[in-house]
Amino acid sequence: MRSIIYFSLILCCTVFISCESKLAKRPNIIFIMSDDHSEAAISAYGSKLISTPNIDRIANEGVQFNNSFVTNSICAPSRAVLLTGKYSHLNGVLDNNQVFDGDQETFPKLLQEAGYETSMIGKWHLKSEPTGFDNWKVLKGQGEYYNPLIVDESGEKNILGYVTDVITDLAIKTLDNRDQDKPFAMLMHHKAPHRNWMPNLKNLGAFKGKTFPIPETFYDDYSSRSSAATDSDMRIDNMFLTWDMKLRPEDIDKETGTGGSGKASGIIRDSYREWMNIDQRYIWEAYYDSISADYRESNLKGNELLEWKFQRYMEDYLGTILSVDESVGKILDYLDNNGLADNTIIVYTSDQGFYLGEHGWFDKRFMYEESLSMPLLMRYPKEIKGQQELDEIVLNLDFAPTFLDYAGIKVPKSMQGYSMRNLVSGKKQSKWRESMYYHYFEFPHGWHFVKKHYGIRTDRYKLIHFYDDIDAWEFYDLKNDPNEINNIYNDPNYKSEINTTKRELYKLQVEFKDTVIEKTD
Ligand code: SGN
Ligand code: CA
Repeated sequence: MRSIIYFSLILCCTVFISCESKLAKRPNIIFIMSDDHSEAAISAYGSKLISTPNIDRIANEGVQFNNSFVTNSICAPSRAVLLTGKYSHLNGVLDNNQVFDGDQETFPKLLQEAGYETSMIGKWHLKSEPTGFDNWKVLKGQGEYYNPLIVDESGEKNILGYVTDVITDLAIKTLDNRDQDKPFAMLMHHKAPHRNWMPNLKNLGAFKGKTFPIPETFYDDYSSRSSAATDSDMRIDNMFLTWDMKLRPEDIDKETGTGGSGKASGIIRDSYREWMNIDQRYIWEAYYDSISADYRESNLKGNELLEWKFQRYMEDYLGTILSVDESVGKILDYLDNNGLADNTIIVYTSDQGFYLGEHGWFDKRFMYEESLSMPLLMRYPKEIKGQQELDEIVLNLDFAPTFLDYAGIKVPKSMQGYSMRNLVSGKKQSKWRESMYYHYFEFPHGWHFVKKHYGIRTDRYKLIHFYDDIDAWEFYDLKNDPNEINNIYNDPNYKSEINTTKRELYKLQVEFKDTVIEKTD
């Protein structure tokens, strides 16, 4: 009897140990996502504007995707797709106004059920309380750049400091306090470089005196496009002098910018100053007040004023990215110093792309390249060779299946993306998607007035249908026209390509179970 008990004990232990060691092998995941970070502001992507050595490190030691796209280029929808692996029309977050249904299946929930310790730190923006996380500490709504209000299960409180530092510190504290017997998955989501682009005090003036190159398409007149471009409101001309340019109300005659709100209200938007405490504000104003005084004296008009606004925009937008890059460096150092680098998948991305003056714009939403593209860099020394660049089309739909695959969890059939695991580890993929489907919904409510549209992008072509209060198609040949200046939808030479691409578009709508909008021809 005794020997039977003894034998069973050994068996149990062996099974337990082998389960444990199997569990221990599962990789940790750190998913870093910033907000509105364009590829044009990452040096790994060849930025002419800024150097981002820490973000680049992920690319150098891992893989860089050159064709990574978002399926609906706006914040909350992008986040809902990330969590669920499903298109907006299925996860219920079509635009920034909807509340995410936290009862849905998400990859953090599945990881948590499988024994991962899961955490969510930073910008959430999905309105409902986070679900599927052992720890969560999130910004309220869009959050504040200084001394942000942080919400968790116990309530909400302001934390002193600059938002990117606050989020990084909370993330590191969460890693420090984790259950060392479990693999972990942490989502660290930065507010920066979201509007109104407030840099850390220590980075004020970091780009002062630098002249940023005006983008080739800065003076796009939209002449070949549908009216969707002219009817939108996201031109740099229209930026708020107060909120965006940070001018003193007393240094401007009146607020002339619409800021993308659709009409010039004349209302001064200066409330960001109230986020700062008196010491922070002192340093802030010492820097910005001289810019404000220069503006008043220089009396710029027309294109001179427009280009001045562009330079100011770049100084502040890029200023916030310095801190994001520093944050990535801190996380990479943490992994090195704690022996975690080898067994941790680290991802850097942004919820979507952004216009840095291309087509005269800021903001996102359109299916054009700058806002469709999401930077995507991934490192996992165990399986991913360094210094790789991949041109396959990957989507934010693919994150959930990828992480589940790495964790050894079966990917639910209802998820609509694919695991990128074989792709990044150099294993031959028998098939991969050759086109992607896009659908944007936030119109007419909300900001910037970009009309509803859906479309398809292949490696060569892009076909877009703007609908709702308009019925207009655009077609671009990305090989001959990478800047998407010539809409050739009516060019007879492209008739056959357009028809083929349109058939493929309708096929994708059926495949992804999107409502097939009444076809126009
Ligand atoms: C704010 C901004 C808009 C921006 C939306 C959505 N206006 O409303 O310019 O498009 O956020 O951004 S602001 O004057 O308040 O800064 S998103 O990234 O959350 O989708
Ligand atoms: Ca965003």
